[in-house]
Amino acid sequence: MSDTTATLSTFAKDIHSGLASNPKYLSSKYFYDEKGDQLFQSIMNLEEYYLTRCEFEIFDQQKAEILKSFLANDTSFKLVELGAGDGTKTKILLKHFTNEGVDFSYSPIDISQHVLDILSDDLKKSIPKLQVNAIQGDYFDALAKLNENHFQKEVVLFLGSNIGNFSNGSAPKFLKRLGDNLSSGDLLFIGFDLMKDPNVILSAYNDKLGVTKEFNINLLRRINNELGANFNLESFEHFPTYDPITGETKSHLISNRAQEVFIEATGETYSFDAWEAIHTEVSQKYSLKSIRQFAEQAGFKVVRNFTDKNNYYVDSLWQK
Ligand code: AVI
Repeated sequence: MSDTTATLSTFAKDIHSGLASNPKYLSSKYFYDEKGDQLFQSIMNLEEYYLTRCEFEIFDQQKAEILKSFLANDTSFKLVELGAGDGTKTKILLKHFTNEGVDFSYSPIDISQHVLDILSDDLKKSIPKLQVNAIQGDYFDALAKLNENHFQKEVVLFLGSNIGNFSNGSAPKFLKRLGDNLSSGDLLFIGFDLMKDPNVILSAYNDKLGVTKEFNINLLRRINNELGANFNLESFEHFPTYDPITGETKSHLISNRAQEVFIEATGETYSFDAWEAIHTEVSQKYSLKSIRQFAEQAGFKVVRNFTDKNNYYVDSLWQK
């Protein structure tokens, strides 16, 4: 890369590292520009993408039991959500807790102030009695900013199988760090997608309408727009795989011809062989046994698992 490296954005540096590697990779954290956010919203409404519906069903059908488990022997808690998004599913819980007269507050944390503004406005209208304290920023900085108050414990929500997008090495580190930021007795309510019929999983990442393909291709469009690249979007195929032994679901963009791509921001040309792949995303699938081990490694114990009627998905309640 040229000697302007020091002045390059983290985005440009990360894209360069990935495309200069063998095999090539790009991080799925860069999927989410404005168009990527919209595409993900569409994915969540797809027939094949069961994850969102499962979590919705769990909250809708088991909200009373979830509340009982959150409270246990206490009467109040501070509810914190990491990566709150539009809060559609969380609203089921928030409404129920409010209707039951529970003493709690809600602190959504998100990197995007825009997302938080929309969510806060929406909550003001839909659940006027709810105490909302939105915090913009990195999860750990934001957790440190949460004020001490009268609530007896903290309950952290990390929903939507977002943990599945961490690499295998980084997920345990993240959970350990999260645990280090909590006190004994605090709770973590975390969503995991479970191992199941591989065809069901593959269809969820290869929908008939091609929205997931577009979601992946949009990353190349973003690199074109923001870093002055000349990716030909027609010359990449989308190809997900699932390994039933490890539960790893991987997405790839595959160059359907030999080609070169130039990126102005890095000043480099990247060569692709015909059918060479770029790995773009991991969406890990878990067994209940691996979730238990995961919890223990991070210093938590599993209090209770809430699954949907098909056992496709679990919201697992962990105690520090
Ligand atoms: C956000 N995350 C949990 C989604 C997943 O299922 O891994 C992102 C996604 N990628 C393709 N479809 C949805």
